[in-house]
Amino acid sequence: MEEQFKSGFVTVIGRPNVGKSTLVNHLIGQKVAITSKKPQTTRNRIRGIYTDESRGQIVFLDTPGMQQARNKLGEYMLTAASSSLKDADVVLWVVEPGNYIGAGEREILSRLDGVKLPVILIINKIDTVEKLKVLEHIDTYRKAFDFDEIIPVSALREQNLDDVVDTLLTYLPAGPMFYEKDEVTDQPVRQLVAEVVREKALHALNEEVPHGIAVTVERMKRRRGGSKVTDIDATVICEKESHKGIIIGKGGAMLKKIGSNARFEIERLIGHQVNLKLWVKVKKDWRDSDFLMRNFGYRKDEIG
Ligand SMILES: Nc1nc2c(ncn2[C@@H]2O[C@H](COP(=O)(O)OP(=O)(O)OP(=O)(O)O)[C@@H](O)[C@H]2O)c(=O)[nH]1
Ligand SMILES: [Mg+2]
Repeated sequence: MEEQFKSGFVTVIGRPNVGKSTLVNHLIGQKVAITSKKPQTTRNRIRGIYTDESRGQIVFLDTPGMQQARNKLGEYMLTAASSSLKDADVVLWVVEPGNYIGAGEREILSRLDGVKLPVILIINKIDTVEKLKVLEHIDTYRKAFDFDEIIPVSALREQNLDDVVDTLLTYLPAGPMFYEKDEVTDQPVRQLVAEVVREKALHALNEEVPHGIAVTVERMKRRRGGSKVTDIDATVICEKESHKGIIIGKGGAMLKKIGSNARFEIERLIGHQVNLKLWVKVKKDWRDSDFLMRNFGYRKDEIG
């Protein structure tokens, strides 16, 4: 008998920085979510779509790392992550290797308690520990919760990722394709562009500055007359005047670096030349303003 086509939604949750976005990108084979070594990189719920035309379609919901909120943006991020449990068929909980379960993990465990969905534990970053240790870590987690599966992986090195896909397909219901076979995300190109700029700012800047950054794209227009150049105007928003100085850098060097790194990647993304202009604006305490957050793309009605 031919296997039925499977489809459904898989939410990817976990503490900040454990590698959720890296995992989704490598499962799909294309970058749909930005990543960085700084926690709290992902701010929205992002759909990443994996399609195997003969076996099934998996819609991953990459979510912001769960941690206590310190401002309205933090609350928004926590809602985006926790409410995804309502919209999913399967939960993928991503953790780092470890032989004890920390406070952050305990908090997530308590959220999973009432959840009726299959819960699969992913122990990520196994490239950073010895093989034998991983077995101990599996044991630690197995004692803490009745997981449907536990899969150790390295998202970065793409170890065991086929196992994740195969397992998910067994847990998903039979269903149709929700997206076209070559669609990898639901994000509009403008949003991808804004996120690439934010990623390059995260990579270039230190400490507290990146957390208060948002990026908006004001203009994105292909030049007329058969030209292959797209002009993009984007603004980096920060919280303080002193941060603005840091983002611009000496003689504009920092902004130039962020801009050229972003341009390189945006050109690959849209497949032709880009003329990227960046501005920097201060919006005091925007992370505690519903109105400003909305303007920068963090809309409560979209995550409820
Ligand atoms: N060594 C190693 N590093 C990894 C692996 N997966 C992710 N990382 C690194 O871990 C850091 C965080 O990765 P992200 O994918 O941004 O983590 P996240 O869980 O999405 O983080 P938030 O969006 O902030 O919640 C990055 O520096 C990644 O390169 C892995 O399998 N091995
Ligand atoms: Mg992320």
